[in-house]
Amino acid sequence: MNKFLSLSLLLPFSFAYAMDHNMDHSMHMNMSNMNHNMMNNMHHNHNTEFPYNKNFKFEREMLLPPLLTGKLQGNVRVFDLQVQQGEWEFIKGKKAKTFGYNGPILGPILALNRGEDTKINIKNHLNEETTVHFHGAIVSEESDGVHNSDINPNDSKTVTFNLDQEEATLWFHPHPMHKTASQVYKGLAGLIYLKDDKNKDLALPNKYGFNDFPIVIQDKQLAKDGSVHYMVSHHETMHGKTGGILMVNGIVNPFLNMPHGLNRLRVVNGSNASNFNLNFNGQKFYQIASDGGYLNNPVEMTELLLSPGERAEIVIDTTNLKTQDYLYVNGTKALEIRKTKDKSLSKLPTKLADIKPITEDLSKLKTLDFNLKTTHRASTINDAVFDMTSVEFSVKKGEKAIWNITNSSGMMDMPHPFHVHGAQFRVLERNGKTPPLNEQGYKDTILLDKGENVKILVEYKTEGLTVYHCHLLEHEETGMMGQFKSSK
Ligand SMILES: [Cu+2]
Repeated sequence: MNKFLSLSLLLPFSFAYAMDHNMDHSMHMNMSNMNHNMMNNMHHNHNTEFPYNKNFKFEREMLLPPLLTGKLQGNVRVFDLQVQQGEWEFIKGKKAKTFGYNGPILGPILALNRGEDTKINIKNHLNEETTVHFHGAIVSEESDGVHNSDINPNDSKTVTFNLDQEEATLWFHPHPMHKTASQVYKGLAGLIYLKDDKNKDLALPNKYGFNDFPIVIQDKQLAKDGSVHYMVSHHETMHGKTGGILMVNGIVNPFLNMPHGLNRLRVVNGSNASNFNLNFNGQKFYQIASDGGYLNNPVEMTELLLSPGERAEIVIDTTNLKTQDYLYVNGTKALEIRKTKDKSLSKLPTKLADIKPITEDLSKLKTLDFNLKTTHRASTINDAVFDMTSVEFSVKKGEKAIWNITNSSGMMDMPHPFHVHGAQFRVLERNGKTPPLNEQGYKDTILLDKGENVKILVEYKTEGLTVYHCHLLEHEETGMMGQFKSSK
């Protein structure tokens, strides 16, 4: 009797668990070469839903942040970033107190050039300390915006770097201890468009605001008066802060005019904790770039899963869309696409990059194990919570290693988007198989669902203390982070 009782009580959970597990297994066995997003589409459980968006019309045009080219001082390209408070209407007519770079919400796009000396003057106008972390940028400790780099209220800091990495869409956001999640949630996030001269003849949509658009997708919980507050329950520290209201570039249900033909969307999952499954109601589109640059060839897909911190550049041909159509996120209309009479490009290049296959002898490399786990008590890596005084391992600059990462959250069933600072890595294996095509380029953040294992090849090109962590920001803040030291 006892046994029967406990079994029936457990049934709903064990059923869901078993079903999920079996799907995982069969999908991964048979579809190793398909897109990861297709497999992940089976994981319904942590694709946040957005029941409130249907209450709002598509009546405001999508925000286009200013695209800044900076000022040339000698050979140095200089930018000014003001970290400030402001007021912003996520919902039309309802003001929220927000944070932004150079404005009330999000931030400008910094147009940088590969190999150019870059200087960023940061002034903190908030009433709390902040840092600016350049996510995806291969920079050393002094410029990374994490270690001992707090900028106090009313203080300034100047950061310099010179990026030698592939053309890509990177982004920047705060990274101070215990305040990352709240500051991102209140609005701080900007983009970097890194350009490389070698790609100047690549015929991709590149007219900013015409056929080339930044798309920062986030979800927030808004109060009835439209205001945003960052408070987390115990449940949310484990599962992450998700919202219920979806927004694109800080606006709930915006519309966007697009010409006929090819349009490029540089999508950033800027949420604290939500995975976003993107689609155009079954219409095919192409992923042309992952976190760290172009894929060798456009990858055709009908859906794409992006976890917090991940970016993807996608190209959609609006010829196949209706005059008024939508970008859907987790089944919700997120962005209304209105086709104009203008014309964009019609043909996508077939060759985008020349990323070489990994040929080195992996057996000669050191393997480091990272075991990610969320329990009711904490989020840990190798059973330890982040400790600023502890350096988990040391490496030599220029050395490569295999990082063997496992999500063993078990019954908690939490996804973990794993992010490495100051590096662009290659994915060697996902669950023992060749990674899907859209994970064969450069990445800095990679999603591991429950039970998944990923092996990545990391080369340390930077120096100093660096961190790796789960980009589900509530996990990061409750301990799922570690640090290592890279030296000459
Ligand atoms: Cu996590």
